[in-house]
Amino acid sequence: MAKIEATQVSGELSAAGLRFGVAVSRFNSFITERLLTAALDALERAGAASKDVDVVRVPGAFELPLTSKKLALTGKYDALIAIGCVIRGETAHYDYVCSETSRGLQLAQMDTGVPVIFCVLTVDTLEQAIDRAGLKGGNKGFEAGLAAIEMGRLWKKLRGPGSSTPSKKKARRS
Ligand code: INI
Repeated sequence: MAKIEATQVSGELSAAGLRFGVAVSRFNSFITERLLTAALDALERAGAASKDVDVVRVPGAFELPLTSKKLALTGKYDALIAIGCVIRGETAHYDYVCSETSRGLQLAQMDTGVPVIFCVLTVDTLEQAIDRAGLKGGNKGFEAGLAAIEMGRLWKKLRGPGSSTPSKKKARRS
């Protein structure tokens, strides 16, 4: 059996000094506002300051990826949270919104290197959404808040002390 003692790296659940951006969809706001409240509660309880948290509202889940990417590119944030709720309807619209929103949010974090937490409920019924926004299924917003803190803290560690944003390479002269 291996006896190696590997270095363990993880992000602590301490939000003090971290900066967060939260993009929230107004579509199904009955649900998304509950997710937002819980996400902010998680950030506050872990020590985040009001001045370090910005909330941006967008029309629907489909607008979350571009908005998250824009926020990430400002270089202001250690982690972002994208909050939405897509409820299945009669047509294929649901499938397009879900797939493009999840794909776009993944691209936003991969393209920018800023963690984007996926807090988009994709459910068949309003009842399922309510369960996940504070009832039987807990509150996915609170979980998203914790994930943002963990990733923000981890990113700071992986970048090394003192550097808040990845440094840009200087253009080489020929
Ligand atoms: N947006 C949502 O956030 N949830 C939904 O359930 C939804 N449905 O069902 O249509 C939805 N549609 C709007 C979409 O996200 C865009 O805002 C719209 O298409 C404009 O680009």
